[in-house]
Amino acid sequence: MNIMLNRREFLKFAGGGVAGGMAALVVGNKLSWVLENQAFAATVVQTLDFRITDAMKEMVTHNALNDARCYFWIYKSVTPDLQAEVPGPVIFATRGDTIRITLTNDLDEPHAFFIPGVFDSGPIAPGQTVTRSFRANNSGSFLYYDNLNSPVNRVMGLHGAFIVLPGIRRAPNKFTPYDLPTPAVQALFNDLGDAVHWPGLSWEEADVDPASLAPAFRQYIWLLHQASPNLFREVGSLPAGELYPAATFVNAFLRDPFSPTNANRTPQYFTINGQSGSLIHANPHITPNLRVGEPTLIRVLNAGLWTHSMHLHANHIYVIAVNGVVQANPIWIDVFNSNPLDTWDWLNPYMRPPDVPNARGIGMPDTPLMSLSNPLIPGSAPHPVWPPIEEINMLIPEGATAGGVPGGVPIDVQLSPLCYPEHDHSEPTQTSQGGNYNLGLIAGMNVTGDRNIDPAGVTTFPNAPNMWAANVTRLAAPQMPEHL
Ligand SMILES: [Cu+2]
Repeated sequence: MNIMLNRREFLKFAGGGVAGGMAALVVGNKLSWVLENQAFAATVVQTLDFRITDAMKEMVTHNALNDARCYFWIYKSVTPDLQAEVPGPVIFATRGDTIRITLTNDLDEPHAFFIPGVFDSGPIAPGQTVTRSFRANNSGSFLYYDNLNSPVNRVMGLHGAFIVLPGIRRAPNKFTPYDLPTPAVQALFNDLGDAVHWPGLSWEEADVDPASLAPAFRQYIWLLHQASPNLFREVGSLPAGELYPAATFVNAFLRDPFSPTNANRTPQYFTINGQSGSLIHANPHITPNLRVGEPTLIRVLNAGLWTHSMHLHANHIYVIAVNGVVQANPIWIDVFNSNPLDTWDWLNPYMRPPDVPNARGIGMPDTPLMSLSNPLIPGSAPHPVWPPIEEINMLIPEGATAGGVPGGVPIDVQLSPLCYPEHDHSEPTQTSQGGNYNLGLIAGMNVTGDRNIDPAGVTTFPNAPNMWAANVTRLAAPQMPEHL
């Protein structure tokens, strides 16, 4: 088809941006708490109604001088009419739910909707509409995708996350994400909020302050993907009905020789939830913004063909499920490989970052150690190293004003909250178009306060509630000398 004439949708790069959470569809009536979670712009539905179609998407490096668009195949929700996006909307269900789905194939070759071990629509012919039902038999994190001409159709963009929550709580135990947790995973969740090293909230507990960003059942989805504009254009330009050979696709995607002009067919974009760079790590609906003592789940799903070596700073995380298997021995790690089609769940305890000097051990309630006074800073005196006043008061570039005018409008940026990166140890994934560094697969975890800093409870670091306000540039009254 001629992809420029036939395209049906046009996607802006900020489709899942800061203004709203990831588009989500909630099946059934048991998950009202999803609607209260700002990470998801959720709609309750009785039937999933998807069109299989195509789209041009403006990628992160697209601007007036640089036409950086990429052609995709996508699942588009028709009812409700959600903005076209790659990946498709997150689907939430409860174990035991029966889910009805209507699928219309608007493309020129057979397509499908497949969830491993759960559902297979079988081939849907061009122009055909089918309606099917399936049951969510197991709780956990799943990818839905088009399994035809594998892996071409999936990697072209036909994929999304299917999340099944457990139906019941096994009192007196606390909630876990699973109906049948292993004893070790159950013990982990029972400890959250109760064990001496994890003071704060349980996973299912929300903050009592409704304005808080800490809802019940905190969870984030990191759906990994890679996009090759040159290869995807080639696939979209085939004559109607002709299939792109899968072996050629894989070979081009993984092994095309280097090109200094981006003329090869390896991926140029590395995405989480379809976004790159600051659209991930500055997006509070993808990158968690929580306080110490507000544990959260992060579901990592790899819809692409690259292996990502995911590495998180500030907290080690527990790997509690791998490819649908709840772990008997959840390992505590800071790097974990995500292979193509892998789905695994992280429990991030949101402990005080271990690099904060402490007396009693990682995560334990503690009287913070005292700093030394710094003779180079006038007025410097010993002070507690937590909360991190000095970091919060650091401004970059220090003292900068608009136009460089002394006493002018300050434009230096406050380094608050404490931002810790998550990045892929595979270096190329931190770029876009091969050159724009830090525009790749980069998320993180931000610490905005500490629930356990004193017996009175929640402490939010100075200015944290305003951290996403466009016009907040600096603290009005720094409490500590700034760094030299
Ligand atoms: Cu690192």
